[in-house]
Amino acid sequence: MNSMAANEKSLHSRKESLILELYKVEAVKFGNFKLKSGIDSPVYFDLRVIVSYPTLLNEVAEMTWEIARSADCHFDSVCGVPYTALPIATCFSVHHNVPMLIRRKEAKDYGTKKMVEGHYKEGENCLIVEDVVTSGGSVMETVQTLQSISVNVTDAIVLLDREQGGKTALRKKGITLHSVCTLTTVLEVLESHSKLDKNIVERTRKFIQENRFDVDTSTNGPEKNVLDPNKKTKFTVFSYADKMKICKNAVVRGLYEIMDKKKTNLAISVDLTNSEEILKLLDAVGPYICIAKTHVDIITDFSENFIKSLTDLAVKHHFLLFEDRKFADIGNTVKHQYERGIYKISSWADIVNCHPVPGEGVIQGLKEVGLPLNRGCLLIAEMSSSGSLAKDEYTKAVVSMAERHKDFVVGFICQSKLTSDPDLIHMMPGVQLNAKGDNLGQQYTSPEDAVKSHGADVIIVGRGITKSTDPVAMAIQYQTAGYRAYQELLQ
Ligand code: 5BU
Repeated sequence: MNSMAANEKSLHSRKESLILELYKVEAVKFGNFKLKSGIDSPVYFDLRVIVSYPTLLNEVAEMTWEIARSADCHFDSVCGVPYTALPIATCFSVHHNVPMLIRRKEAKDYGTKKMVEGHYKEGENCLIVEDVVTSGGSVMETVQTLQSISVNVTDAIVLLDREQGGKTALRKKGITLHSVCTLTTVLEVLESHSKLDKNIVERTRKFIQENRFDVDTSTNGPEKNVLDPNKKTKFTVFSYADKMKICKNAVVRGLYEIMDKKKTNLAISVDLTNSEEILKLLDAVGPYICIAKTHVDIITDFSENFIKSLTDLAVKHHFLLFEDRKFADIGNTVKHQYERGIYKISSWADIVNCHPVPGEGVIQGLKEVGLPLNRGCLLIAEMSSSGSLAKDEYTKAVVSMAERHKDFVVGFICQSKLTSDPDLIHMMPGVQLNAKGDNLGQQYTSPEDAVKSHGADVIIVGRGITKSTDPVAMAIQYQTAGYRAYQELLQ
């Protein structure tokens, strides 16, 4: 046997021992598990436990090193995806004298915006280390942070690839994913050592096939969740970048692209009554927002020129226009309200909304005008105001309505996460950092709670910014708080 073959054999037997050891410490479990996404899974991985077994942790790091070497990866530094992979990356770094970088989960403070700890040189190559890959979303987050400081990433190594599409997704982004073992290998090894019976193996194989992230994304995604405080329901959370790939509706795809590029989930509700003031404010906060929400019928000096300048600003700063018209009449009337009158809303607003209280006719009427123009409509499923009647059965019926009109309905104005269907976006008004409400029934939630507990994809902020003495600084503060909450949700 030549030395290469001997090496391969020893790598193979080390892999086998490693899998058996992971199984022994219950880092890999089989049975019936409710994943965070709400899906029932026959397999569960919890690699966090390996810190309690130093020899095992060391072997995981050594295997990662072996795979990097055999794949001929070139790197100047190593970075673990926080948090589970951090100890693996640390062992890797210390034992092989490879400098390590640590990616912070959130910027230290806005002033320095430091996302990466450690010394690095622009243009250096960093190897990513991760414990488990499902969709590739977490690896990609770390890659993007490193790229934002001009550190290159070409390769990532994962201890366990669940084979649910992460490798393909990363390849599309120019990252080669190498794995110490795949779920298939885990099944083979455990079956051959009589740790699993045939039924479990078959069930697990079937589960993986049916829950591939790159094949059927409507039912699966990264196993993160939003806990609806009222319904105690768990939902899947997708990154903006993933939703850009998944969403069928062009308006929302475009919106997620903006959110991803500009790192913002902030919509400003620019409820001012003077057109010049609106334009001035939007020009100033434009870089920090993904949407400008208007109430054109409160503007005292409305003109066609205003619309021209508004749409120019939307192009200049790359944000969408959402006219908060809240249509609520029979189909025939809303059709005219949308298209005609002095505001000609359909000619410039990317998104509008409606109260579905009249029944599906309101959607059908708006759709006749909006669909040929590639516009999108949000259904008001819940309101932020106290005593709102839009709740319970009404809200449920609104969700079903949205599902029946997904060609035009792109999501909801709501106060809670209503569905994990990535085609339907959740936008939440009633968001402010410091106030509890106003004296006319408005109720406020913080940006962090809006995103993390109420499942808002987009936070809508009006007076929190417009009434501030420094609206730009405030917009940055809301942008930072909202985006940070989204990043934390994805971890
Ligand atoms: P505020 O200044 O952040 O309170 O403004 C909120 C905006 O969102 C304002 O334009 C409202 O008309 C709009 N809104 C809301 O506050 N609550 C709702 O449930 C809906 C819209 Br629907």
